[in-house]
Amino acid sequence: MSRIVTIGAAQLGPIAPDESRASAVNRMIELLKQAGDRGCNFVVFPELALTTFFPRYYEEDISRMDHHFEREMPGPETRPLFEAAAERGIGFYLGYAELTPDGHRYNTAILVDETGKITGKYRKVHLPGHSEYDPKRPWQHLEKRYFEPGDLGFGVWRQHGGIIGMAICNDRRWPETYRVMSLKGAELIVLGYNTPDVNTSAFEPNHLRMFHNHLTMQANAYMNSAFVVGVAKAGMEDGCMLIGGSCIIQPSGEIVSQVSSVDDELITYSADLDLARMGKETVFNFAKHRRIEHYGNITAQTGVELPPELSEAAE
Ligand code: CDT
Repeated sequence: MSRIVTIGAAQLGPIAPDESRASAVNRMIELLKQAGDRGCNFVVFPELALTTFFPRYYEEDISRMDHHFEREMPGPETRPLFEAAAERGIGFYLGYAELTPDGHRYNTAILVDETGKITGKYRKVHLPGHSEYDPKRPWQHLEKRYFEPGDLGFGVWRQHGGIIGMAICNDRRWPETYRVMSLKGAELIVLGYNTPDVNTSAFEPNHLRMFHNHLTMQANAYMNSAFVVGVAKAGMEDGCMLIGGSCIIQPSGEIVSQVSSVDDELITYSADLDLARMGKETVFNFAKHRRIEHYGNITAQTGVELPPELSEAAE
């Protein structure tokens, strides 16, 4: 049986703070139409794809941000996206802000199959940034204020003939994200991101933002022998420049398709999921080569525990 999935990475340009859901959804439907014309059966949209990246703004009362959150999925404004995708037999990944009936807020992504049914949900685990207003920053990164850490772990789902894992933005910088999913057989790992081109917490040359974006996804694609698809919200969003660089990476770690703009743009690639098998059966055959007796501190401690000082060690 062929395991070729034609993947569309649907990058979005900036979404203005006052842009309506209907407008954002229409832009995504336009990309879905292009994806249908180009034979895609799976499309990946960005993190928080329905709104501007609102954690850059401070609100004392977090409920004043609730208009950026979805209380149901699909809801009246997002249902047209589900319908447009199902009409074309396209499954998708969508990132959005989730407000649960019992009042929890998460940075969430869902996996939808080619009939429009939600098959998987992931809530962002590695929330970057800070929780209180920081006057030193030109804009805020208040994900720790508006969201709780995800409570669903790193799941994988069987879809499109393969095993798909989901992550969100900052998760891509953490090797544990990919390894946990790969231990469940992930062959295709998809994620959306909103990454400003400036590090506002410490000086960092701007070019490193794109370098690290690709470095983390390419290295982890190779080390887990999986396809990785990273899709940005890009461009100048209310004065904050978001890097683009959306790309599709094959299990060798090489980028096989990459956007050329910081606007709405679809790139596609027909991925043969069997390519993931070679690495999983050889260099990265986990069952054969992993040495878990030496990995205990990865889950037993969070921060660094230094070895004893030299003087103490000598005693
Ligand atoms: N959205 C998101 O997770 N962005 C972060 C920015 C890091 S700076 C606080 C990222 O890892 O790209």
